[in-house]
Amino acid sequence: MTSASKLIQNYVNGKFVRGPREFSDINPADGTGIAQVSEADESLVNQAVESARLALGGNWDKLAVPARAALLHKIADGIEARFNDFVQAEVADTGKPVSLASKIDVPRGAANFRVFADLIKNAGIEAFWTETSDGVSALNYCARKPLGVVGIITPWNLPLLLLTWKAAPALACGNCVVVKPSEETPATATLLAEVMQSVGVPPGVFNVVHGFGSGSAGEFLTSHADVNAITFTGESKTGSAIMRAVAPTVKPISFELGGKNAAIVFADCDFDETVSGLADAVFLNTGQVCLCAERVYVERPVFDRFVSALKQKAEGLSLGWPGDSKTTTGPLISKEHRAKVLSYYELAKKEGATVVTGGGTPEFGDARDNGFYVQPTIFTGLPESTRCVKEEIFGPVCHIAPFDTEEEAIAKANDTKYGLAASVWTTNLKRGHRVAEKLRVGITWVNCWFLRDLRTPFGGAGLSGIGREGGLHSLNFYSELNNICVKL
Ligand code: NAD
Ligand code: 6OD
Repeated sequence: MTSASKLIQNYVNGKFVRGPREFSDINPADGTGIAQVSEADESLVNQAVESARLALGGNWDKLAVPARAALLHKIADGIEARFNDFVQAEVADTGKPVSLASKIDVPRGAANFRVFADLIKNAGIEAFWTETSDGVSALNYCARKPLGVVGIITPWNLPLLLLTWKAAPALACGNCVVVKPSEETPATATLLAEVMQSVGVPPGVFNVVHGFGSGSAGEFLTSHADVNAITFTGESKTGSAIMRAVAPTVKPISFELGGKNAAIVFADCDFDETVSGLADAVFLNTGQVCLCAERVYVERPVFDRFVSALKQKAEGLSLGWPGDSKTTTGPLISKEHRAKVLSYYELAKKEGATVVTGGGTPEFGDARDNGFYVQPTIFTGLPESTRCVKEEIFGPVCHIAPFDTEEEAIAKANDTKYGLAASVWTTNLKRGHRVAEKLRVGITWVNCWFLRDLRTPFGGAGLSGIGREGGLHSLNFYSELNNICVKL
């Protein structure tokens, strides 16, 4: 995927098809065109939904679970067989370092299929032996059925990883899917469709429609009466627009949304491990992971030492070409997103922040100056009420503030409308457990960050989402559970 003459197509009913219009796929590292993308209009989205519905009727949902699971493993094999194609496509679309795409995005893309294939094969069913006070006995057991056609809408930050995180369990449960990847990162979804075709996934089971949100493929999908459920990852305000769109046709939704995640660093932490862990938590993927820490609270005795150690880490990052193996930090996704992040850098200064490091754009003296890079940035000194402490920025940036007591740290961490993730850093494990339990989030890491076990529940509180996916939670979301009560 190196030339703007390349066309990334939709995949509908087992065929690669064009829509009536095209848009450009841009390389964030230098602003050049990578490819043209064929946009699906309403009629093509309707065809995708119809083909998914027909594939369900064509027995996909009745395929024996071991056969379905075996096919999911073949999809994983297919991703692994084209590992370099996936890595190159993800790197070109997102600007993320090749080391990151090779270590996280693409392996996880394959792992999602393997994990959910094995889970569905081994999933038990709920059963209750019922006895009433007047002597009637019954057996209650639960039958798992697919929901039908599932619409999947995904963001640009971890394109393949987040798409497969939803598509794999949806397919495992016997659903057919229509996927709408982010307009910023269309390539790996179409590559995945090539894999689906090559391993023999029946036409209509997996469809890809490219386009935008409002008034485009995203909205056509969410408002479609024949789509039985919507699973979405993206911004909280987009989640709210999707809720409005699905309301008239009442369908289950699963939302993984934004965050303003806190990290709490106690003075008794393993200092070096904490600084390294938080350097990842703040700067990985140029801060464009929904789980990144943008608010760091540090116990006062180690505050100054911690600020200077994290500053050293930030200044040691290597901003470079995504394809260079030494690069640790790529550009932001787009010109618009860079303008948003830089506007927060300026706002923080106006709000009274001390700029510990960064706060602007780097200069390279080459084509990267046309790309969307920003400096890794650390602020201190902002009041907790300021917008930069309250709002999600989604860039390589954090604000560090001191605290004096455990209660104060918990109160500050919880003082947000979001509630996605947190991390606690201490060698006192009793305290680690105690603090973790009091944080109002979907996941708390103690002495680590982004260590993921795909069987665990994943999701957020408040503005960070609705519902949980992961392991059995995914199987339950993507299934219609029919309780059968048999009088004995
Ligand atoms: P976004 O909400 O702008 O877009 C996400 C997807 O929704 C894209 O495919 C987009 O085209 C589509 N979309 C936009 N408007 C729509 C509409 N009205 N109807 C239907 N579809 C629509 O998000 P983004 O900028 O791509 O991603 C960054 C955001 O995602 C951040 O807020 C980040 O925190 C969040 N995120 C959350 C998680 C999580 O697991 N909680 C994971 C990754 C990213
Ligand atoms: O690892 C995952 O399963 C997951 N959903 C990660 C989300 C990352 C957000 O940017």
